[in-house]
Amino acid sequence: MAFPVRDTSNISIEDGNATVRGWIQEIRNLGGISFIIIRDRFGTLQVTAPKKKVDPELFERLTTLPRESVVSIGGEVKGSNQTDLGLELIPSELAVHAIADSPLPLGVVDKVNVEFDTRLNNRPMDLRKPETRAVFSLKSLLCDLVAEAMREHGFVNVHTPKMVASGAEGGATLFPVDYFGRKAYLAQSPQLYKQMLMSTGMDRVWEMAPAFRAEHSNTVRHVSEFISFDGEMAWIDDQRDIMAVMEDVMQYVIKGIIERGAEHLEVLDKEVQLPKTPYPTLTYSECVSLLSEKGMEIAEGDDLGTEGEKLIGDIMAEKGHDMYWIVEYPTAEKPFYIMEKEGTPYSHSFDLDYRGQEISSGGQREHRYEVLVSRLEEKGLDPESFTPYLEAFRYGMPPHGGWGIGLERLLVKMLDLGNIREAILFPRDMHRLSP
Ligand code: AMO
Repeated sequence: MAFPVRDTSNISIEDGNATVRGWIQEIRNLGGISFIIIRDRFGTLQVTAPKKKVDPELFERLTTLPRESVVSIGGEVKGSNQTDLGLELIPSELAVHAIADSPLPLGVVDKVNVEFDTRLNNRPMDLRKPETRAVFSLKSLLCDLVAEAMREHGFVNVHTPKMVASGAEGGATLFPVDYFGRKAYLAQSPQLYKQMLMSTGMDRVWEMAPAFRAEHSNTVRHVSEFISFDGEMAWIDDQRDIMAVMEDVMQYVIKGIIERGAEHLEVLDKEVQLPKTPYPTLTYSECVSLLSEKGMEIAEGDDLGTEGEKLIGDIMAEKGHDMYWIVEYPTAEKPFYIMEKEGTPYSHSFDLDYRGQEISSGGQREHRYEVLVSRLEEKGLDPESFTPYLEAFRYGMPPHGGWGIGLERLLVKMLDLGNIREAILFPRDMHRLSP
């Protein structure tokens, strides 16, 4: 990890004088001279205070401030061959905006390893570290890139409700909400709404919004609130039309991260590889056989599981593929809205896996009203509670399909971070509701 060499665009320099505002990162008192490192969003700047040349009162106030206090310092800018920036500031004015309490709950520059929980408990302080912040600069860039790619593909950005009357992704992970005395839930996904929009002539929609899952599993890839990047498109022949769009979008965003995120990647000391195209496709059944060859027995019809996914990731990595599709999962494993592959126990579904982890799932939807109603019944769901959704299918629904990508899972895989919580400012999980 390296502190970025700052740019100087936010230091206003007039006639060799400048003011810099920021946090006091470090003070080194060497008797006759003190060095004060000021940090702002752009990086750091050294303030050099020779005792003889600086007003004694200012010198005393400045050099006794606790670390992380917030100041504005004005003074003369001088060239220096002692600093990375080639500049230093000789102070003549000081305004103290806030004195930091001590001890700090967490050091910003200390090299000591801190428990991840301590970091999350003190997240605002943790976010003062450039390497923590860099992840979120990249997440912001990722969102920009997604918007650009989706616009390019003719998708309309929509916003669907996050308080809903019925869930789409199974009852086990629903968060109930008291909605004026009625039972409501936090949306697990925009699934029902994005599909309803396909009946309107809004042929291609996308959304990036929070999704809520009452996940009872405490893992490095599950949280109870994540950002779901969803797409839905009409007039498809089958799921391959969706996969083609997704592949384009993924390549665009990863390339964008590599090219436009270079300065943040450098802070993180990370290199991102552009996956090879076309992304290869494995069927679910092929995965079961491949796993069996490696000694992992999975009954046809069962979930591949985290370990199975990882092993498939290893097999694909040997062939030089970071990103690949797993298609045609058993219908029994998939939600009611996924279309069955006629006459087979399999479905028109896909997962997109990135180095051994599912980052997205999707597929062609069942758009035929009667079939959809029987699919709900087969899954033990009451079609009555899906009436508003089903209504959209009764009066003319085109063939359609789409995907949901876990934005943080994508980022975590891209940056090779160890835990999804690294990619969420204030993560929510079974044990964490604050900060
Ligand atoms: P699914 O339930 O597979 O599909 O979710 C889609 C993607 O969302 C991410 N994800 C999660 N990320 C973090 N924490 C969680 N608890 C979590 N749960 C899911 C994953 C996953 O691949 N409606 C369908 C998508 C569709 O068919 O369009 C859906 O939600 O990256």
